[in-house]
Parts: sequence; C-alpha cells; structure tokens
Amino acid sequence: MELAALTGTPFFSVPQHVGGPIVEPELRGGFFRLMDGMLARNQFTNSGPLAVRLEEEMAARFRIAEAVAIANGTLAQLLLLKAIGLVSGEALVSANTFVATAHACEWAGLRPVFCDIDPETLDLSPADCERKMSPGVRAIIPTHVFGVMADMPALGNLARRHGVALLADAAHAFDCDLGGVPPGGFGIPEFLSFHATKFFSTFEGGMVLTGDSSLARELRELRNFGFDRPNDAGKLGLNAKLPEASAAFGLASLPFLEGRVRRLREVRETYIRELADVPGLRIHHLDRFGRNNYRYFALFVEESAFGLSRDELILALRLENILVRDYFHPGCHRQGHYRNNAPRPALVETERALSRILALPTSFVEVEPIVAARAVAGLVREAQARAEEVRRVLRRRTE
Ligand code: T4K
Repeated sequence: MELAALTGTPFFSVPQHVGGPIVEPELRGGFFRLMDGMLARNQFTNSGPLAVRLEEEMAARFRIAEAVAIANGTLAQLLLLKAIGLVSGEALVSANTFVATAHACEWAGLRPVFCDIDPETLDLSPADCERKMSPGVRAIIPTHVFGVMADMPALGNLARRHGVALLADAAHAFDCDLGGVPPGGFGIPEFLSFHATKFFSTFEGGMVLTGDSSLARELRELRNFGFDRPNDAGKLGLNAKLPEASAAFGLASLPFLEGRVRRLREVRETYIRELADVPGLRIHHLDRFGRNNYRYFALFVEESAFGLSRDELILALRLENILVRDYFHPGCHRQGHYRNNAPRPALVETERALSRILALPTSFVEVEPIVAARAVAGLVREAQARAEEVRRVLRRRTE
C-alpha cells in the first residue's frame, strides 16, 4: 500500500474518526416516526413519554429497578454525588479517564485523588487505591475504560473495609459486563453517557442505574430544578432533563444494537487478524473478563520494535485521513486544571500505558467497515515496514 506520508495522497477521501456517531441507514425511519409523534403531541421535554419509555427500556436491559435519564453523563455523575451526599472530602479516581469524571467530583465538592491503573484492564488499580486511602477519602469511583469493567469485587471489598462509598463511571460500558454482571448489578449506583460518540447514543444524554427507588426519586427531583411538589422547589436542583428528541434517537437505535455489536466485533477481528504479528504492537484485550460492545479498539505501540513512536504513527495515519486518538493521554492528572495536584509517587502504569496507547476507528463513513479496517491495518503495517522513510518525511514536515 502506498502511504500518504510518502505520496501526499490520503487513502480515505473523508475523515475517519474514532467516535464518529454510529447511525445505521434503517434507523432513520424509526427515528423520524418517533419525531413525528413528538411534534404531534407538542411535548418536547419535561419527562415526556419517550424519555419515560427509554428509562423503562434501560431498566429492563440492565436488569435494574431504576434507570434515571439525565441530560448527559457529566450531570448524571454530579447529580448522583449530590443525591448521596458526597459533597466534601476526597474521591479516589483513575487518571486514565475522560476529564469529566474528575470534573464532576470537583463540581460536587469532592477533591479527586488520582490513582494508578491495572496495566491489564487499564482501570483503577485496587492496590493503588489501598495505598492512597486516607481519612479524607469518602468515595472510590472507577471508570470502566473501553467497556472493560473495573475489578468491582476487589474495589467493593476495599470500600467496605474503609467505610467509603463506591460508585462507577460506566460511560463506556453499555451492554458490557463483568462475569455476566452488568453495570448497576454490583449493588452500587453507576452512571452512563449517551454522548454522540458512544456505542449507544442519544446525541447528548446520560443515565444513572440504581436499585434504590428513593435515590431514583431524589435524582428525578434534582434533574428538574429540585421540584419535589408542584411549584415548590424543596431542594437545590438544576435543569438536567433529557429532551424527547434525544430519547427518540435512543429508542430508534434499540433494534439495531445486536447488529451493531456484531459489526464492531467483525472490525475488531479484522484488526486482530491483520495486526497481531506486526512487531512492536500489542492489542488491548476487551473481553477477557466479560462481555464488551467493541466500540473501542486500542493497541500499544512499542517504539523500539515498531520503528516509529506512537505519536509518529498518529501523524502518519492522520495524513491518511484516519484520525486516530490516544485516549486518555495525557491523563487527567496532567490536564491544566489538575497539574498542580500531581500525584506522588508518579503513576507508573498510567504513564507507561498512555505514552503508548492508540485507538483506531471502529466505525467508518462512506466505506464498508471490514474493507476500511483492512485498509487501516494495511497502512499501519506499511508504516512499520517503511518506518525509517516515514520518520524522515515526518521530521522534515515538522522542521
Ligand atoms: N466518563 C467517561 C469515561 C467518558 O468517556 C465521558 C465522555 C464522560 C464521563 C462524560 O460523559 P458526557 O458528559 O460526555 O455524556 C469525546 C466526547 O465529547 C465525550 O463525551 C467522551 N466521553 C469522550 C471520550 O470523547 P473528544 O473531545 O475526545 O471527542 P469529540 O467529541 O471531539 O469526538 C470525537 C470525534 O468524533 C470528533 O473528532 C469528530 C467525531 N464526531 C463527534 C461528534 C460529537 C462526529 O463525527 N460527530 C459528532 O457529532 O470527547
């Protein structure tokens, strides 16, 4: 295959993103029908029938008593923290998560304390949480990165021993599980994100899963300005309701999720087939401990064996219009807002993983997914085979 770094011509004519929304063509009809109904009813928001139906569908899907729809994942976490009174002290969180996980803690009044990861799962390390436990810690909040669920039994044990709360960021974990137990199934509340980039999307959206109906009632009041009686805001709430149009998109997607996961798994299998023997690449496992939705495909680039650094490979692929990402490099602890609060000692496993990680696209625009995945893998192989030339060209471009 010819490389754009050497020829100047990108392989893909349109950008292929990690996280471009997934919309099956057949989904549109169902969505527009639901939108027609919404327009006819003239109810656009305020817990309309579509948002309520989405909550019922999700409660059944996750086998949980309560699914509370919220405007996005960040607000779902914030309201959950407020509802259970986690509004001061510290929370142990992973540095390998989207910055929203740490931000929502701070908005609630909890100072995030960044802990290292387990190098196999890339999730919060129970051992490092144990080391960082202190009298100020009130909660442990792992993130199920790429849908690989954190070690909930070990974290649950730790939380119980130290008398702190455990909840989880399940933003990536729609239709994922740990040994058959889905988010929400460990007896603690978990929150989801339905952002446009996610496996299951409502454009923007989020949800809290809980078995506790009084917590669910509290969340429903908090997302609606704190109204606990008509025209009487008994508590400090805000506006975090899920619009009907968002719920409509989610509901219209439901019949397609089985096919979606199958296609994503085929893309993954294609990548694995084509990349498994490339020197200097190691593929991140997703389903060793449970079910995954395969929305993400991540690998680690070992520069000495691959011939290019991870960042050089990113540049080479961007020239092909393949907009790969290095999620969640550089880690929350290195984001401007948190830089002065650097963890000590350094987060060795986090730094190691995040300096090598690369996420490839799993959904594609205007190209058949398997054909596209084969092409992406072919370009990665070619970059490795011609690493020296590619490096020379990239260096010249950045001089
Ligand atoms: N916890 C975790 C673990 C999370 O991953 C997230 C969100 C949250 C909590 C918070 O949940 P929300 O409050 O967001 O519901 C994106 C998303 O903006 C963010 O929601 C998401 N995580 C994060 C992992 O990814 P970026 O800045 O990395 O990517 P973004 O939004 O630029 O999208 C990626 C690419 O996809 C774009 O370059 C272009 C393409 N794209 C994106 C959108 C939104 C499209 O083609 N169409 C689109 O509509 O943050």
